[in-house]
Amino acid sequence: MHTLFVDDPEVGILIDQETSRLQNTINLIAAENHAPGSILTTQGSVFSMKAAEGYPNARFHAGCAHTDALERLAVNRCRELFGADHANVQPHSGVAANLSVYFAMLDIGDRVLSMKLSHGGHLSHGATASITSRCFNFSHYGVSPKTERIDYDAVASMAQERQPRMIVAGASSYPRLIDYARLAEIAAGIDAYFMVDMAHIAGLVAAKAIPSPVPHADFVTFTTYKTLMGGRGGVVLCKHPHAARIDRSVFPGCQGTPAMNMVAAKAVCFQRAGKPAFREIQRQTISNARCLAKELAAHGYRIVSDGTDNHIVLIDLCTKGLTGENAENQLEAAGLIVNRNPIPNDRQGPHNASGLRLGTPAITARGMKEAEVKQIATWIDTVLNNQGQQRVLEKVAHEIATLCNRFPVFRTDSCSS
Ligand code: DSN
Repeated sequence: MHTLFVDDPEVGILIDQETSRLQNTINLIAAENHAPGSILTTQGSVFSMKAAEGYPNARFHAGCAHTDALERLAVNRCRELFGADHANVQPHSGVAANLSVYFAMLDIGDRVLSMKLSHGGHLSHGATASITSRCFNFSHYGVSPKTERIDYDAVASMAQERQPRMIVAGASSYPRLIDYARLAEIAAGIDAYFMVDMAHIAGLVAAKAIPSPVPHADFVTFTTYKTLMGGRGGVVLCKHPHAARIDRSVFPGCQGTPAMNMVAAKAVCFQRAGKPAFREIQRQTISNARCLAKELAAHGYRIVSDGTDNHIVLIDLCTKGLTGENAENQLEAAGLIVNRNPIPNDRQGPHNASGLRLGTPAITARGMKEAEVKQIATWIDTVLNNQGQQRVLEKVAHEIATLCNRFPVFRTDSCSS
């Protein structure tokens, strides 16, 4: 940090300010987490400078002995952690991982069936704004209006009718378990590939806190920075017969040289994720989410799908007469960082949205448990019932700062055992 302040104090100050923001606010963004210092150090290591197009023992640059050893280590740890036949650890992001699978296995214009963005899916699953919708012919399934859970019978009917070449599962704001066996059966029935994007839940899966899609899917993609706590990056897992096509699609198909600093951080992340302390954090993440859903319901909020099985709690603000945008801004003013989110069949557009998506990974990484979660639910309710009342917001902000002091973001003991 010292040399950064000599080279570029402006950026140095912004890093200090962001560190302070993280320490002094409560992060409930479901897609984020607090990666430990070991991951951040690794991402800033000498591997950030290495050009290494290709794969171990088959590079287009010299000087790759340590790079090859590192990539092999990351791949082996990843395969072991998830019980996968094959892992490609080079994708720079989740979207890059998804594109690599699509372009490996599909032809331009092929039909794909995936979950609707507005019901919890992801941009890269064929949303109109994504390049994926310009390359492939996506149709979308959603959740049942009654249960707000995936309607598997409707998926089966759509699959029969549309005959897609690939079915995609996985979501960014779906609080429930996904029945991978059922979707795999539907895909097998029409001879389609089955891909699962488990970006949000990869940490929960690694810890065996929820079921894994790996035994059921031809391809599983994920990011490493969410529940997995590993800093940014993407990964593709696949069955043996697809390995060579996936590797060619990642490089040279979709990317150039891998970011070896990120591959190094992935290796560290996979090693940490095999430890008992990591598994305990993931189990507590789910317990905290269940507690948050229960507490908010007790405060009168409608919880989408009536609860949660993972790290996400999606709340419907309509019954409180609020929009997601207002709620997000008021909560941030008090130090509670959340994101507005559409709820299924939302009447608001995505910029206002009727819901809030809350996630428990980051607070759990700091060591917070049910007692703190109950307090957080009360603060959320207090802020949302007192919008614009400066004195109330300041009182809550003060109480939040006091709690944050007790739970440092960078703990030396995190996942060390
Ligand atoms: N997929 C986006 C989210 O869930 O917020 C970012 O990772």
